[in-house]
Amino acid sequence: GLTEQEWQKVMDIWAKVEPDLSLHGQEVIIRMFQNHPETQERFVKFKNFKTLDEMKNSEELKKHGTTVLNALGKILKQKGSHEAELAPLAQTHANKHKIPVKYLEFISEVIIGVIAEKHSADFGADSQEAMRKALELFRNDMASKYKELGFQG
Ligand code: HE5
Repeated sequence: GLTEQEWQKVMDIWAKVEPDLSLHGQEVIIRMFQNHPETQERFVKFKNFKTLDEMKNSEELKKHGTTVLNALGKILKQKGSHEAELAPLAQTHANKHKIPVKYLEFISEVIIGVIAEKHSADFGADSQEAMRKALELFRNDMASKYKELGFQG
């Protein structure tokens, strides 16, 4: 797990992300699609987007980015006691969307990269490390749930 000081670093940086959640979310989804095109294939609504402009102009993509970061924020704020928040997410991502753990790893790295770019002064090496650990915990617990659900993600 994370120490109380590490969780505090995660909370502090998330407080900088939250006022502009939808902008961060949009950026995260677009960058995930650019860096890992196979992730785009999983989205019925977005898989036919070809250009960056199409992605940037999509209100639905922006809305989805907001939804994703909103869900993730709720989980981070539980500081590891996230069973109630994680279970429905694991359920849909295993059974419905079929999202491998690898893709959760992709989005985690993208999230750290986007925050590092937008908040460099407030996201030093120790804060990045704390966020990386928090996202690792999230992924490990998603992976355990996947196993319980029989999804070899
Ligand atoms: O599952 C849901 O609610 C419990 C539906 C809305 C939702 C989706 C859908 C939410 C809250 C999340 N995702 C959250 C979330 C947090 C982690 C970091 N997701 Zn999600 N997703 C949804 C992730 C990570 C992640 C990685 C990838 C490749 N996710 C995806 C893919 C994905 C897809 C395909 C969908 C359903 C399609 C959709 O809603 O399109 C607009």
